[in-house]
Amino acid sequence: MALSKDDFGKDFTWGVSTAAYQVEGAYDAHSKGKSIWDDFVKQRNKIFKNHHGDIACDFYNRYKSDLCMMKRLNIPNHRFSIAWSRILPGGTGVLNMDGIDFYDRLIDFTLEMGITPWVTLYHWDLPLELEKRGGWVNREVIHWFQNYVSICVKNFGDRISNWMVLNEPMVFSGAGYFLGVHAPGRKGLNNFLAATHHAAMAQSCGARIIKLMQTESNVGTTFSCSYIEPFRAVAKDIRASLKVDALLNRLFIEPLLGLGYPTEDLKILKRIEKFVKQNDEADLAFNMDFIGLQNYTREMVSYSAFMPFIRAKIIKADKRNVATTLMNWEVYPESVYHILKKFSAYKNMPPLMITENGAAFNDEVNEGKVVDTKRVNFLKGNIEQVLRAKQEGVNVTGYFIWTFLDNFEWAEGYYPRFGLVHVDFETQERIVKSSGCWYADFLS
Ligand code: IFM
Repeated sequence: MALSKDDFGKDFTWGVSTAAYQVEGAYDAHSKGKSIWDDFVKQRNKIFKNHHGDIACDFYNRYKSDLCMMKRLNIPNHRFSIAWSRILPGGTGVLNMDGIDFYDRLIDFTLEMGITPWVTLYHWDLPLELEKRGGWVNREVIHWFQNYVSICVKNFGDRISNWMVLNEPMVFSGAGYFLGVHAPGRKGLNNFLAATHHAAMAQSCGARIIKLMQTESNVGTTFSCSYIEPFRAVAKDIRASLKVDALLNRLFIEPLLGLGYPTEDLKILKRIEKFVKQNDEADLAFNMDFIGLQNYTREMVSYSAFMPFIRAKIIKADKRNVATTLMNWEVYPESVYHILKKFSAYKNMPPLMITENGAAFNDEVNEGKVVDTKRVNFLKGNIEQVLRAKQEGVNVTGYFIWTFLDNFEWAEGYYPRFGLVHVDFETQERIVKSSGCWYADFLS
């Protein structure tokens, strides 16, 4: 039987996700302050072919025609992020009214199109001025973030009720503060652990502020997560996979649920204690209205004596003879099912939403068309697995595709295209791909 959205019930939330730095461009327009990404992309050889997001999809100027297209594709929910440095150029202090005005117009037009806006408050673009003061490593960031959140709620809370506090904290603390491959390019265990603890505090403290200011709001936060399996069924790999699972899947959800950090399965995390102050443990916990899960693939893990701290390594998909996406991520739709089952097994877990899921493939424009059959199959396969989990009793209430427009994919630049809509980055011409047409039909 064909997959139908009716199988999910009429209250299920369907949408697309985007993020400010990846689509907006206009990086210095109308007094916007610089973010860590504006700075990082200007350093040589950090990003594929030295690409940058200065213009990106020019969504800042083209949001009206893009939202008209979203409406034509029957997409009822749009998740986007606010660029902190657009409304607070210095991160704290003086408000940039032009920035507030942009998000006012964006929100108003989204609503005018009959599309429900879902706002992510932090999708990795910390104001550069705050990074100069230590960024996520400085505990003060919790207060800077709370101040920024309260400004967003005060200015947009009359029209926004759906909030996502952080996007994938594990990725911005891991890639940005441990590996140094994302902005701000810092490395080392201490930076990582400090950033992790402060992000975990920001996620609960930010949510608490929203609820205090807007009791009727729908507040959640999002996590990157991958189904993890041992590469071989041997004790060493099984132990290694548990460690990687603690790091990639449990690090931020467990303190939020009041369970503390998963130090038993990943002993090195005990060193986070030096950043934890009195009362933090209680402050880390918060009852979210929903939890957003962002899943793309599964990871296979083996023991590795050479990997510092964790003694485990991920075996890349191209070494495993499996179907892959352009990100070298395995195509494995069952992952989203296992992730939903895993998170729903926690006691007191709020409703779950898949807030990102999608794939980058080698899309080609032929005679003005992009026939991206692989993406259509990927999406169908993943949505079927969401349904499977739902039918087994998992309380999953929504699904957002990453992403609407092809956009700036961080360190990979514009090379991997994830969009339902093809973007020619020279001319800014948009072409709805077969996947966009398929989603429109599915949602009709
Ligand atoms: O593009 C990213 C997004 O910003 C966060 N989640 C994963 C996506 C694909 O890599």
